[in-house]
Amino acid sequence: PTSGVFAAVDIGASSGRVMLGRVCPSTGATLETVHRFPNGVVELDGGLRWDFDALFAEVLAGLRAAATVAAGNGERIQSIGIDTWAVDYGLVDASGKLIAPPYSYRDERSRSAVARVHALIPPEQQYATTGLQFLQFNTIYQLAAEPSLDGVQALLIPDLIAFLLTGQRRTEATNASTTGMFDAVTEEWATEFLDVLGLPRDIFPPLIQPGESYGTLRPDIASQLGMPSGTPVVAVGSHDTASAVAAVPVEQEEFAYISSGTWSLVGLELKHPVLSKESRAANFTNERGVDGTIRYLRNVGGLWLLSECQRTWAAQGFAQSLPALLDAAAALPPGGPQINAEDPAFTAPDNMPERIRSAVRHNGDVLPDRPAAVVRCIMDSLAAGYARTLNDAERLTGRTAGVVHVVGGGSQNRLLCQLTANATGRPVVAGPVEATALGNVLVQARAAGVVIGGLTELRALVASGTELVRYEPVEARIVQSSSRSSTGPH
Ligand code: LFR
Repeated sequence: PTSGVFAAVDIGASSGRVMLGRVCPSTGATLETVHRFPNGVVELDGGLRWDFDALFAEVLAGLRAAATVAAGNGERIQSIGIDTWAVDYGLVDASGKLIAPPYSYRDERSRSAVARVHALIPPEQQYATTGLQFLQFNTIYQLAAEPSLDGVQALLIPDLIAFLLTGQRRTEATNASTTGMFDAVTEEWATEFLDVLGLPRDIFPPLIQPGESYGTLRPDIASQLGMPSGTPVVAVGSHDTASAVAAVPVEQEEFAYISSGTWSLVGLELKHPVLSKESRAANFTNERGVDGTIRYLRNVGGLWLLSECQRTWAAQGFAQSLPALLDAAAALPPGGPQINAEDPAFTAPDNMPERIRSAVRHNGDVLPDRPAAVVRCIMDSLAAGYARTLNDAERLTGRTAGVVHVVGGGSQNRLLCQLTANATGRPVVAGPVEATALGNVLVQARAAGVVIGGLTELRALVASGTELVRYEPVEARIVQSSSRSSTGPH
């Protein structure tokens, strides 16, 4: 085939979308949004959870819209791919019923299980096997906090959606690598961990690799969607970050990336995991990427800090548009107070401006009680966190990155991109904003035989179809006052 049309379901922690991706090997890949919907954690049954029934209804609505748009153009959707945030899962019983709405990784319950898990599997041993960074919400701690796992299987969120669409149970490998129970070297489940924790060996369904098919749509679902029942659901990098990194428009070999959305995932792409003591001490993760690559990165805070502030301010009756807020923040001088954007103190929802101010106070500094000052503090702190993380990644891998690619929502934030260039001292290439959906679509296109090649070829298609914006590291370029520039980022 010379070109193809694919449906991408891409759900992040704060919004989801269904897109039609058109891929042509000679002109590149383009996306059309057919459905968008909000997402967020909800308080339900005494915990922070995802309203999965609502999410799945949006997925169906989006796929129906995709089928309608495609039919209107005389096109046929060749396959469907699904990616979401990582780590979280739904428990499904033998009959296929989801027994409760899935918990969100922002729920605190997993914290109580950390010590118990570490008593059975010391953190050094976990790291040597999985290469996964410590986050208190890793699946391993969440599962250890479950009161009972009798007769159920854990399906990671994208796999859960694929199961409901196809009836087939699988665990996609890039997302499996975020569970804390995936062996980074053998690339199989770390069954010794399952055994020690008393988890059934089949707590997760068998692995599936990006590019393989879960199966075709269930007939009842196909007719609901107005799609042929032979339509396959193809595994992509179902961990959103894996799909995003697959679509980084790389032009030179040595690059760093920042997948910038709710979180900022900052790191390098490697061929082999780095499982050293030093790497563990710096809490770098070796998550699996598309084509067996390693995403060597750390989770730095992200636009969650900003969106949570906006939520608080809106509730207090203060509504300023994001562009206006960012302009006001950009007009402030550099060298203002910072927080540690990697601090788990910011993971849970609720009154973010106050938590940020109190973190600044704790550092012996003062943050003015004005939204612009808080926003500037977030941006400075993120940029500084990116620079620190990039330097650590280079030190631990012995590599150097000549350019920093920023993809995802944050690539549209000019203030953040410029501050990142300044703080890292390297050019930032920003875009595409929808890298995740593009990565999703391109892996499907390759599975369908529409594109041939490895990540290099897929990435070239992204680069040719996207307008990229380049930011050079210039101190004080977007600031109006240079009075405090001596303490500014550099
Ligand atoms: C980004 C992301 C990160 C993961 C976090 C929680 O959307 O998938 O990679 O650490 O969400 O799942």
